[in-house]
Amino acid sequence: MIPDISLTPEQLEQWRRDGFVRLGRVLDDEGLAACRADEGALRAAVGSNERNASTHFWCLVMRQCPGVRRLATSGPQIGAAADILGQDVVLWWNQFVTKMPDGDAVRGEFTWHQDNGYVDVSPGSNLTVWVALDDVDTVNGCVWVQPGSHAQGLLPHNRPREDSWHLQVPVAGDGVPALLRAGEAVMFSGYTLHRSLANRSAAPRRAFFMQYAHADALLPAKNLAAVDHPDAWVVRGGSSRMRPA
Ligand SMILES: O=C(O)CCC(=O)C(=O)O
Repeated sequence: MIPDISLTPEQLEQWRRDGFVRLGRVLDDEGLAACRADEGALRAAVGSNERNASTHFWCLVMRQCPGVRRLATSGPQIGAAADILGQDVVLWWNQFVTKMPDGDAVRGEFTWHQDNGYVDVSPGSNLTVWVALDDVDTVNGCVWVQPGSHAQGLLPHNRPREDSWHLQVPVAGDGVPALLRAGEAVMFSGYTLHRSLANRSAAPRRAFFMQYAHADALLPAKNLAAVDHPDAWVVRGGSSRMRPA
């Protein structure tokens, strides 16, 4: 198991300035294989009407997926999250995103958005840790981030296509690609603009992300504390409001 990550002063400065930071490896080879096995089991169970999807999503998978449960509830990224959030940390969302190799530019794209544009978390100190389960680059659909965009706070999002639930913020410029090896992670703020493009490689691009928030965070649109979200897990600390993991 990789030891807890503690952000260096340079990484903390980058977090404040850019709203994202690379964490390096959060999965060793065994952990990576376990997360890939979880993803493989979910993909093998996909029904025939979903088989042609450009992207597969599996959300809130802690209970059925032991590999990602171990990562999300006791992985080294929690140390980095606690450096930002303080010592009471809740995992309130988790999700696999597998981009299939169909290269469909429209269906395969995640337009520029802030994660808080989908579910606003208050206060907005919440963060996402996005873990590559394959080497990711600009060909197979890595995540791109806009450095410094988090400083704008929550931006208005619109729906680029009526037949899609994706949201977007119009953004000029490409941002920077988060090029990662399998098992490495990038951590970004809930206000950091990010996107990903289609997978133009010959193989699926697998990723898993986790959203962490402070114990006192609220999800105003759902009239819910993050800690009371279905399948929220306490991963660090334990204030009186927190349910034990
Ligand atoms: O994994 C990806 O390609 C991007 C996912 C993403 O940005 C999201 O789900 O908010």
